[in-house]
Amino acid sequence: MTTKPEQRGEATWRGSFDRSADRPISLLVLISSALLSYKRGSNISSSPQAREKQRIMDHAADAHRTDLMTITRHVLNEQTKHAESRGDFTILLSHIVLGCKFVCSAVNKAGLAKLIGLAGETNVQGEEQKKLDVLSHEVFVNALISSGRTCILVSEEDEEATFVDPALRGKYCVVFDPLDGSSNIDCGVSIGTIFGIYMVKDKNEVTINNVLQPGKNMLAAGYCMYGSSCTLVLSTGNGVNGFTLDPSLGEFILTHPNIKIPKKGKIYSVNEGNAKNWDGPTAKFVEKCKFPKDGSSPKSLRYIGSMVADVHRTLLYGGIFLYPADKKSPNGKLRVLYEVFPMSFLMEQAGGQAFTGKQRALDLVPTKIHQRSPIFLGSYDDVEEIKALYAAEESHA
Ligand code: FDP
Repeated sequence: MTTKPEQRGEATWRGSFDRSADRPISLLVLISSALLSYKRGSNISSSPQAREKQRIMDHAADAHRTDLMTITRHVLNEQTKHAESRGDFTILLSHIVLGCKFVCSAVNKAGLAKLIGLAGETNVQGEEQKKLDVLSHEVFVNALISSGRTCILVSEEDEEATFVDPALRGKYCVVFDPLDGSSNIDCGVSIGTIFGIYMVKDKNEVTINNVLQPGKNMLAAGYCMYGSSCTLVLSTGNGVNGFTLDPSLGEFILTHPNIKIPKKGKIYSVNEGNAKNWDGPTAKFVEKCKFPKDGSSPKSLRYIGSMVADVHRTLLYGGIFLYPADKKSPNGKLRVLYEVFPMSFLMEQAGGQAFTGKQRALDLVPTKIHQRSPIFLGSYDDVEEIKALYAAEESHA
């Protein structure tokens, strides 16, 4: 008979995740098991009986390690909720996960392998491509095509959409930014991959219109952040879950179950260097963050300049991330399909909001694959405030 860790008197931490069938064992448990084994190991006993007892105990700790909620197990669990599912989506996600692991490994080795540097080409936005951008793009295109489950791919690094060869075609369209925040590569600051998944409307008539759908039609979205740890945050439309790559296992383990963004935050995140060109509502909002008139404390400013990292912090700590329109960039900077939509999808799934300055971000219908949009996303109450400022401006117009 197996006993639960708590029955054996071992420390457990399960966060707010409490599904009776599948409870994750957190990294903390792994670390405490490891520390326990280390302590046991350092207290070497000379008696053979004591050593044998020690050996059995260490195996028990190892057996414990195998009861992990890996991302594959999580997605398979989700799949069982859809009787009609044939596992195609699970296969697609496993290929995305593979791409993330590959890019994570390349990012970690970048300084050593001299991968950093300009590839000598410019991308659609006229930005110089880094070698890692090129590599990440190729990794994801290969991983997605070889899944046999995709039909259209849109990457930030490719001006044109990729239409998968009919022989390898599946029913999903994937939009992605293979390496977002690339200006942060050279200084080792967190960067990431962002992705969104649509279902093709008609597999026999595959046109670009399949990816020019509003964000609310996405089936799933997520990002992988290559930072102090490698974290993959995913929503398949049923809440948001975060997984951390355990490098010793090569597996993403559920470490942030059922992420909910705080209703109101204490942080705002924006490139204030653009302030002189902001519109009225954005300027008023940031002024309110710094000099609140209702007696509340000013908000803190945090801005990394990598969307994945700024959004990840916003999701976990609450607050608002904004990349507004300004006089120089009337449509903002961030791209609708593979930046604004996936992040807005995650925010809504976590209980927050995402607004473009005119409408709910996920209601936007893009007309071009590399279209940009202003974006305000984060805690519900904070986004309500910016919405009220735009509504007030509209009513005075
Ligand atoms: P980057 O240009 O470094 O690739 O859209 C890309 C992005 O980074 C986002 O990740 C980030 O949020 C934003 O641009 C930063 O833009 P600014 O440098 O204008 O603040």
